[in-house]
Amino acid sequence: LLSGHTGAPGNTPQQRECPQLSPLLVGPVSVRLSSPLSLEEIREKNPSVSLGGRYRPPDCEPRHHTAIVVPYRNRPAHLRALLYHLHPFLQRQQLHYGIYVVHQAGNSTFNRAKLLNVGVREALREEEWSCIFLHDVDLLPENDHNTYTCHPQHPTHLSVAMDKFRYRLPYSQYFGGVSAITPDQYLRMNGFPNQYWGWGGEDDDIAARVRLSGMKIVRPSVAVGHYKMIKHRGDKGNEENPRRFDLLMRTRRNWRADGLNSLTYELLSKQLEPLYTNLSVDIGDDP
Ligand code: UD2
Ligand code: MN
Repeated sequence: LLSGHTGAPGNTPQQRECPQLSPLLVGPVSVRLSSPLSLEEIREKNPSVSLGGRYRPPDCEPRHHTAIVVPYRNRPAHLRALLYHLHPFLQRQQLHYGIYVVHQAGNSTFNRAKLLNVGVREALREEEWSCIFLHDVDLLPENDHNTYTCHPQHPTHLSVAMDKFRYRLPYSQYFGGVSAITPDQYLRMNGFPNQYWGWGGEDDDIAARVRLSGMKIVRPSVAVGHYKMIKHRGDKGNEENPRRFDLLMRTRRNWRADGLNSLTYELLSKQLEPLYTNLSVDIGDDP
């Protein structure tokens, strides 16, 4: 044999697809709640993560392309803990992934669902993600068999068993914490509501949209859907929203008019940090 070449010259060898079940999974992991590590130390532990918090498995072709969208303001210690856990967790699942932190700039009332709308739109503008995760900054998955992929037909709710709810689902329509949708599912439900300023209700509105647009919520088993929530108090600027009950009564009437199709915001900056992409946005204020 004179040459090791196979196939046409100039062709890169076809990589094999990653296995259905990653051989790197370890199952339950113990989660350290307070992460003293600095971003620099976390970066050193994750040398294969590229700028903007992106990763591709080095030796096989990934089956899934997952964007993680984190609504965010002023939780630096929680963000470090999340990055510390999530990067190795997602790498063990052999995903192609990217982490987007959507930072609400300024002091206006926090609006989680609107930030999620911004994150989905901006992430999809960059890459053809097949699955988008909506991820609270303070929730840490405790079992890597809980795969960060999407169901082809129905939105998924992942955080089914949290320590704060004694590892049980608090109610059947619960959709808060960590959930996931495909771009198609997102379009079908007209995204998320933009009108929930302050704490509460927006996750129930999203769950209602799932139902109203003819889909249902799917979930992993309680055995793998374990999460720890880092203990925290309510944030300044995210006080309980007293209008949430009124808004929720109107979801059926409003969901087609308020959502992705009525979203307005100003992207102030997009920074490719070593461990995540930071989107700073002006989303306005409670009128
Ligand atoms: C619950 C839900 C959450 C959401 C919220 C009501 C769980 C585990 N989570 O969370 O999904 O429905 O109720 O809005 O049940 N955030 C900031 N900075 C702030 C305020 C909020 O970054 O100043 C982000 C952060 O990603 C946080 C998320 O918004 O995890 C939800 O806020 P929270 O953690 O204060 O609310 P919590 O724990 O009651
Ligand atoms: Mn929380």
